[in-house]
Amino acid sequence: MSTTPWAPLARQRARRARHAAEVRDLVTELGRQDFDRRHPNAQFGPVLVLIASYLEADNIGPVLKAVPHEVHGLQVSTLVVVDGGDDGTEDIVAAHGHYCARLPVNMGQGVALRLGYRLADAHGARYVVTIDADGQNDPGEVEDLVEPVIVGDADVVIASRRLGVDETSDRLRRSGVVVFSEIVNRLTGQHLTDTSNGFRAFRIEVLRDIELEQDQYQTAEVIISAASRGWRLDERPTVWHPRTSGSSKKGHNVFFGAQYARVIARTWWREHRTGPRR
Ligand SMILES: Nc1nc2c(ncn2[C@@H]2O[C@H](COP(=O)(O)OP(=O)(O)O)[C@@H](O)[C@H]2O)c(=O)[nH]1
Ligand SMILES: [Mg+2]
Repeated sequence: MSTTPWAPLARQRARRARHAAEVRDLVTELGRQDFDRRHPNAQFGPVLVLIASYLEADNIGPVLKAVPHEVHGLQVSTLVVVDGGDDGTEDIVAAHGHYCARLPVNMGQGVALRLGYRLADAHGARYVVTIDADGQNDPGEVEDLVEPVIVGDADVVIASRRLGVDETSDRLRRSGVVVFSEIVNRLTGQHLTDTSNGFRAFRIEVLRDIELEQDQYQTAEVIISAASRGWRLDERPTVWHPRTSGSSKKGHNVFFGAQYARVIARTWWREHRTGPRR
């Protein structure tokens, strides 16, 4: 047994991490059961638009309405994972006739998306497009974003506000997008311009393969894990709109930046201590 003075602290940290993982698994399972109750015979179209939503009842309606029913001749289904909150988002989703899974408590965007990826795989989706609930992405761009994945030119496609138009006025966030893209590119050998954009298209095989553990600031984890495992990444221009209403739930820019940097470092270390996977 270790005799260093840090051993009790390390044990306490490990215990806390184990407990957090158990809570995450339990809440995710409750979300999965909620989905099964709402949709006992769910069968998604080949393309699934996946939206993680936390307290976006004021914003999500127009987003749901604008999702196309078909792209490139393939049927599109929409799944919203409602991540806790008591604003009745699930009723809005039901009124639009879309699929819904509700987590009983707020767990973070990463946890909600992971449940969505599992459901996508379990119910027949071949391509998954993640899009924000707050109106910052235009669902009309789904067709363009998913095209390289459908035709087989790429495995993951990320929307880029730097290749397109950024209609927001936050200059600090904009600088962060540039700096963090540069760091992620240096670490992964990619040439991406917007690594913190959550508007992305995936081949389902990628989502089965990559390792995801981040609860909230998950965009860099997706890219670093996918690139490290040899999947082909590409990007498409997007128009990045201001939120329809409310403010970012990711915290102040400085906090956001610190968390994002932590996720980059942690994911890179995790992917590289075990060597190449594919
Ligand atoms: N499921 C879930 N989604 C979240 C959470 N925080 C933010 N989101 C969703 O993630 C998307 C982006 O979040 P937002 O706060 O706008 O972050 P930003 O656009 O990076 O400033 C929106 O659709 C939010 O509803 C959360 O704790 N849980
Ligand atoms: Mg947003």
